[in-house]
Amino acid sequence: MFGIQDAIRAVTEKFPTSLYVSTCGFITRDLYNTVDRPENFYLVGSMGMAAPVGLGVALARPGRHVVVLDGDGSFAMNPGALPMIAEHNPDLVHVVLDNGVHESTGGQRPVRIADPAGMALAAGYSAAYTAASAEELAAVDPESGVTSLLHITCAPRGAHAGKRVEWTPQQLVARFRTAAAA
Ligand SMILES: Cc1ncc(C[n+]2csc(CCOP(=O)(O)OP(=O)(O)O)c2C)c(N)n1
Repeated sequence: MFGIQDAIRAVTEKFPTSLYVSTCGFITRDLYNTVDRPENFYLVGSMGMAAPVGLGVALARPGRHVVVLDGDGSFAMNPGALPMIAEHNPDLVHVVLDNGVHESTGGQRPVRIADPAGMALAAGYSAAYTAASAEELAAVDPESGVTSLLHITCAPRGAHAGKRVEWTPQQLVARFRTAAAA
């Protein structure tokens, strides 16, 4: 099965110039350790808020493509955001990295949403895709200019994430604001 860190790397290679908003915990740490860019906005503790923050970024910067990196636990925490995002239909890919656990906090069993792609479509997203391997992810070509969800089934890390984000929240905001305005 696709390793979650490999999946994060593959997403960053697929969308190399996008603005990123990542959920808290190991997913943010993995993004930071894979490729730290001013275009990345790391939600260090705000579980469930990556997608609504991504919507805000997309509305503020309509010329930019936005990638949201969510975990399955984070996704399940805030499904009410989905119809709100769909209502605006921004140029955004909402990635759900589904390793089946709350890995950042010790591997607890999360509340499961069995079919995030189906849920996104029911909420009004323009498109939804699933991938369970590097090959399947490579074949996904999301329509540009609209909102889609990309559900990636992947294996837990089985190891610690990389180092914690060392930027302060103030530094993160300042550099992201500059990068997003470019
Ligand atoms: C509101 C809230 N509840 C709990 C936490 C603690 N917490 C941080 S990361 C995390 C697990 C996230 O799980 P998931 O989104 O599935 O990602 P994974 O850790 O598996 O990569 C939890 C419970 C938090 N930061 N905020």
